[in-house]
This record gives sequence, C-alpha cells and structure tokens, in this order.
Amino acid sequence: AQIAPGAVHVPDWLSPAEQHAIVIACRDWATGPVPMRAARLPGGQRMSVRTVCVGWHWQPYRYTRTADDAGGARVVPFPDWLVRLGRRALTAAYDDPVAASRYTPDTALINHYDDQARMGMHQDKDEKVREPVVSLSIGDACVFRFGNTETRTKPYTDVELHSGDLFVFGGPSRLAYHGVPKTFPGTADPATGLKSGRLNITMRVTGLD
Ligand code: MD3
Ligand code: FE
Repeated sequence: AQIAPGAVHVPDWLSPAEQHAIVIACRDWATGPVPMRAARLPGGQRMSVRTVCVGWHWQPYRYTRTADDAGGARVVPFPDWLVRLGRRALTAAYDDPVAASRYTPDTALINHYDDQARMGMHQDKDEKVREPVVSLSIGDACVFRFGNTETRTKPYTDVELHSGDLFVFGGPSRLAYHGVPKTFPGTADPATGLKSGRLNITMRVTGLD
C-alpha cells in the first residue's frame, strides 16, 4: 500500500526462512569487529536502540569506514546478497524494473529495539544522494510514525509494522520525518530466531566512496 508518494508498505514480504537467515547474519555482524552498540549523540545522550552497520559505519551524524566511536575496527563489507535483496525490494514496491536493477545500496543500519527502546522523529539526511531507503522489520511489531517533510510534528500517519514487512521510502518521501514511538513486546514469532525485541534493517546508498 502507498502511504504517501514514494512511501510503499508491503506487509509480510519476507518469508520465515529469509527472516531467519537475516537474523543469523545480523547476529554475526552484532558480534563482529564492530559490535552492536547504543550510539552516543553529539549532546552526550545514548540512543535507546542498539545499532550495528555494514558497508559504512554510521555515527550520529556521519558515515565513516572505521568505527572510531566503537573500537576503531573497519566495518564489514556490504554483501552482494543484500544488494540483490534490495533490488527485489524495489521491484516489489515500485513499478520501475530499470531503477530496481540499478539500485546499489552500500550501507545497512541494523537497529535492535528492546522493550523500552524508541526512535524519535527525525530525517535521514546524512546520505549524499537521495536514492530510496529499504526497511525490513523482524521480531516484535511496532508503531511506525510517518510524518511530513516540513516539521517533526503533525500531520503524521501511524502504521503498524510486523515481522517480515517491507517499507520503501523514495521520491518525495525520502526526506520525510519518521520515528518509532512504541513496540509491542512479546508479539514476535520465535521461529525467526530472534530471542526478543525488534530488529530493523535499513539499506541506503550513501553516495560516498
Ligand atoms: C523514511 N529506523 O534507521 S525504519 C533509521 O524502525 C530509522 O529502526 C526506524 O528510522 C526503525 O533511520 C524506521 C523506516 C524508515 C527508515 C528510513 C527512512 C523510514 C524512513 C528514511 C526516509 C524516510
Ligand atoms: Fe530514519
């Protein structure tokens, strides 16, 4: 369903087997050279979600190749299977096979939400290009708040995201404010392999080299 121009929600897109494979990959990354951590904001506060990155390392509010805020190791390369998954995601969301075949995400941010974690309303504008963002949800359901491009307040649309859902944000929606005001603890199917909480994978094109 199109929530706004360029913002497309595809419920139940990932199969249980794909969700399980992604959980295993995220667990490997989370315990790899740059461990999953709660990023520290410039003001000093820690984010309530924990994040691990592949391709580029995101720290509020820039991308680096080495995690100088998390031990200094080099982040793992962006895997080809994730590029292919990103192209399938664009194919599912938009009627534009040529754009889908050219889509080449080079970074993914993997956020884990425990039962208390939230994501305040923000824009994603640390990327230098405005290619679509692909979002995959696994584990507990949540309320995703999709706002407008002008303010972090109303008007916004609340959408429930469930395990396996795909959301693509491109075109006029690419710079919309968005956030996660709550999750629904204990709603996940344990078959994904995720023990608790909610996992969100966002693929992006940084435009960096
Ligand atoms: C709309 N993540 O990592 S995913 C983020 O569920 C982030 O962890 C949330 O916001 C999460 O930056 C929301 C949905 C999402 C991701 C990126 C977007 C929506 C977006 C970029 C532009 C517009
Ligand atoms: Fe975001």
